Amino acid sequence: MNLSTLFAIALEHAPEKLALEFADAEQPGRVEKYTYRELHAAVERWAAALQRIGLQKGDRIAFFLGNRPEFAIAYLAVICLGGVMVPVNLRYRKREIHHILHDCTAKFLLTEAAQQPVLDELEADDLAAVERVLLVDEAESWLGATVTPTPVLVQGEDLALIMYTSGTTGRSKGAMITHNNVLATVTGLLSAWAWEREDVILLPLPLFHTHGLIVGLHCALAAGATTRLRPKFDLAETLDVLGSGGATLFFAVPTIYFRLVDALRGMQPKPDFSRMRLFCAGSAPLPAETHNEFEQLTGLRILERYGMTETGMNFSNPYAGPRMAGTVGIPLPGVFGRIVDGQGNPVPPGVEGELLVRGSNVFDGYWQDPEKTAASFSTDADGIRWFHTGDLARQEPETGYVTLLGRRHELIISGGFNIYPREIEEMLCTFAGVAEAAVVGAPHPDWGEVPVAYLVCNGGVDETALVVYCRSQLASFKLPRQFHYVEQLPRNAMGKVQKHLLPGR
Ligand code: MLC
Ligand code: AMP
Repeated sequence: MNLSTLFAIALEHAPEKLALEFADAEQPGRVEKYTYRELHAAVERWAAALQRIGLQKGDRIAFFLGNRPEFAIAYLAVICLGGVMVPVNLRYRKREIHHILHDCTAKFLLTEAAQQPVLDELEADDLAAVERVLLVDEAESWLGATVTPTPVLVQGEDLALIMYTSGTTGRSKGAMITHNNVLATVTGLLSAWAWEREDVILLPLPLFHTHGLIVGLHCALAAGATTRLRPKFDLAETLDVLGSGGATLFFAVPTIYFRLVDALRGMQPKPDFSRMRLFCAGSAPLPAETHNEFEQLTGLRILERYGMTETGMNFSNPYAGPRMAGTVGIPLPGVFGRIVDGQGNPVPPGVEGELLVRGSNVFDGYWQDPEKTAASFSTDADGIRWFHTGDLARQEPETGYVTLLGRRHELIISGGFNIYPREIEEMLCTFAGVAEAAVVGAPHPDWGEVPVAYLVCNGGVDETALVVYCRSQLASFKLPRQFHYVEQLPRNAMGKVQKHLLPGR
């Protein structure tokens, strides 16, 4: 079995059911709709065209594309040919895109006219490996009339995706995700959250991440449900759709819940969420206060779950049982977890340790990086291989639920996007006058956390020029929000920076 069969059941049993609806609040009146039959026909046409253009099994095709129907259609076409989709965060700039295109040697780049300002920054060297840049807006000129691709044998072990995750070493790593990995997460969630064909999901999360693509779109297609895809999160429209019976499901990152709670506080009367079956949160910690206030305001309890790019979804609060604020619940079907001490030995409930997971959901390793792959897994005394999530956790003795307590590495999560300080530190040190840099996460009421930088400078640094430089080098969500100037960075005897000793920490 592979992922192309994902919506085969819906296609057979309910071909005229609405699969995908796309609307853009900035273009009122423009609504695109696809039934399962129409979606399938579009996927076939795209697959035939991509095959003709030269996409072969195993080829990488990078997507630098906003949420729109063609994202879903092209992606489904790529994976039915055995191609490997490499999504690129839309906020990435030249330096970040260069790394991904070169690292995975993407043969094609699928993009759109709306990204022209960033595309204009790309030079021949950035696109050296790319045979062809395909513009979705011009698709009619290259899609052609062939409506059926030549079938390709694609198996569960084949790669479907390479998803780049921020690296502890400063460069992002490509997580190799197979068809089986995605299927494991999808089948686990379909049963755990009782997905139904009558479900309608409002989906404004970016399709370039696991949350939007797999937890949202893939599950909806596999369930034969309807996806109401949006280009981005829009507070007023979300309240309007969810409050008027326009959806049964909504999945979001904590930043979106902060904004919903803020808005709901001031609303009288409150929107009618009676058709909503499930509000889910994940990708970053949801504070218990937000969880509880959401319930006071709506009468509905958010279901919090926990996942990773490398593993898909791991843990979830139960759909039917108690949903406990501040915890991520229990392992999803097919996922096994254990919490271990520094020597790799399991710790008893109530004791903090690192969370390890295993299951068909766990990825194949990092693209062309056997060392980092080896460092991310360990084998226990029974010869069983576990993935090290880097997340610190405790199992609650009374309930068995797992609480996440922090991270082993210095990951900062801003509005659901991951940032590794090391990447920013290395970039800052390339600016004239900056000798050393340390970046840490500071709490933020909207984004959860934001990066702030501590700099040791040789003489004065022009901060305005530094900010301009940072903007040219980094996606905007990675920009340090403050710069602190220090004489030296606190270091331990080994020379390692002691970030907790920085002034103001
Ligand atoms: C946007 N901006 C951010 C940001 N998102 N800054 C910090 N952190 C973020 N997450 C900046 C933009 O760069 C821009 O800056 C300004 O804010 C306005 O941009 P915007 O697009 O209008 O922002 P907004 O619509 O408010 O976006 C907020 C958001 C979005 C929360 C809707 O960030 C989002 O969709 N986040 C979801 C990310 C996600 O899906 N994560 C899942 C990862 S998978 P400027 O300076 O250019 O004006 C994963 C596994 C799992 O983690 O378990 O799910
Ligand atoms: P990513 O690499 O973008 O897939 O992010 C994965 C990381 O997000 C995990 O390792 C966790 O640190 C974090 N994360 C995901 N879901 C949750 C959650 N519900 N609570 C706390 N952290 C989470």
